[in-house]
Amino acid sequence: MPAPRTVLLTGAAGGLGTLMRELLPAYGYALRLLDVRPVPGAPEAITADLADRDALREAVRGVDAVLHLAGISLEASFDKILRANIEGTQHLYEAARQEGVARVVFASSNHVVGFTPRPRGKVPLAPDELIPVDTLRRPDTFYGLSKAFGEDLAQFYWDKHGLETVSVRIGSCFPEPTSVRMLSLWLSPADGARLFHAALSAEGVGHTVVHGSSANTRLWWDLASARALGYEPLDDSERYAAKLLAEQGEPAPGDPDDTWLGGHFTTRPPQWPH
Ligand code: NAI
Ligand code: 15L
Repeated sequence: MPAPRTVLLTGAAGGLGTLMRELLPAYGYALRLLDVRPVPGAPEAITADLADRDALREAVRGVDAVLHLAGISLEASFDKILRANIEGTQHLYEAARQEGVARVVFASSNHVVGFTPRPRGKVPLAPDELIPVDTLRRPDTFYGLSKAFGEDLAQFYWDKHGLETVSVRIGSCFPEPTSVRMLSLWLSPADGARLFHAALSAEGVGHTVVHGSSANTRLWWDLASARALGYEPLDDSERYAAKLLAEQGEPAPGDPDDTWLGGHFTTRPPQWPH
């Protein structure tokens, strides 16, 4: 696949979408924006719901790739998740197939594997102690289940239709980590842009699943499949560790943040909308 230049960014009004709108143009991409909400500062953005198949077909027409961030990003009722994340993602893939788009980069989540026990060991963990990307999927929420569906959908569209996807199981992509758990999962915005660029431009990805984190000292999962795409993370959450540990302390034994990769999503997941 030639390097994509025009990319549809769905979820452009969201937190990650806003960060990527700022960072990705430096890699040479021309972004077309879409969200169900107006995108601040971008009157040209397409305002459309993932339920609107015609609007999606028009939105993907002529783009080289899609960075699919739109959807419910926290826990919600199954009905809401079904419409936005499951049906909505299928509509997006079908539109991409019909319009001959070569590649999707799909915003999957650590909550696909949220009920994975967090690894223990001396920090930094040895490579063979890190959670591998082919670990058993153990979603912690309807939200995580919908992302597992998205990964399967991506595999299906590759096997059946030759539409490539990189599914990025994003850890926590925010300007700074805000919890001790996030020290292990943090993806700095700059590394997020590096990873999405690698996912958009690497050749021959078929359907590849990668973990999305920076080069954190406290990393829990393996970045090998992301690095194989050319991703070279440059950030490390460790510079926030002393402050967060002083403020919050280590999660106590039995605390879900100390037990599961998905942390508090396994017990009291934050609800959509906030
Ligand atoms: P966000 O909630 O800030 O943004 C999601 C955007 O999708 C919103 O602007 C919303 O209006 C839009 N959206 C929701 N339903 C829609 C629909 N039916 N049609 C069109 N647009 C719709 O979430 P954030 O943090 O920006 O995350 C972006 C993506 O990355 C999400 O898919 C999320 O699940 C995923 N992700 C994010 C992580 C993070 O740390 N920020 C971690 C793991 C996954
Ligand atoms: C996610 O999947 C959410 O979309 C994001 O808001 C964070 O809560 C992140 O996981 C996390 O686990 O920190």
